[in-house]
Amino acid sequence: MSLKTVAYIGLGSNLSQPRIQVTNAVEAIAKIAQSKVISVSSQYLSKPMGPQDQDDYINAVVALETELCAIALLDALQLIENEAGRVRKDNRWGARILDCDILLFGNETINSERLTVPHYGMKLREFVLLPLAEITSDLQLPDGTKIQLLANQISDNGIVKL
Ligand code: ROI
Repeated sequence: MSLKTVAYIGLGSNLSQPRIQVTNAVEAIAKIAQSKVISVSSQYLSKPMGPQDQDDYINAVVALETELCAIALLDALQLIENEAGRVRKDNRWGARILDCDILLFGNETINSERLTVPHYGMKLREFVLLPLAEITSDLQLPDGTKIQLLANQISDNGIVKL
């Protein structure tokens, strides 16, 4: 039995029935090998960050206890995105069927070609911090910043907990 890590995964969708996309993604994540879902936040309806000529997003966060390494988890999540019908094109800030982002992987800091953990934008995104704060009470970033503090300070930007 290898070491267990708690990873936090941010989910986002604004295409093809986003609430269903996010629900299905949680079900798919629950089937990832050597891993167990510990908690799932509510779904949140959030204003798009980036170009405003796209639909609002559904966001949620999942806590996953896993024996996988971070890259193996990334592979599993990218498979789930692809199976949801995600097309990877040059739309970094555009609409998407499904995003499954590793926000945190235990207390690790990772800077590799494929993966940056903690997720580079998470401190500034209400649609990450609020669902994350909902399911964790005393979580900190590797640099010691408290998630609850960030969540209390961020502008809510009209986000609605569903
Ligand atoms: N905006 C919101 N509200 N939620 C997201 O998940 C999201 N994801 C993205 C961009 C395009 C940055 N905007 C988003 O990738």
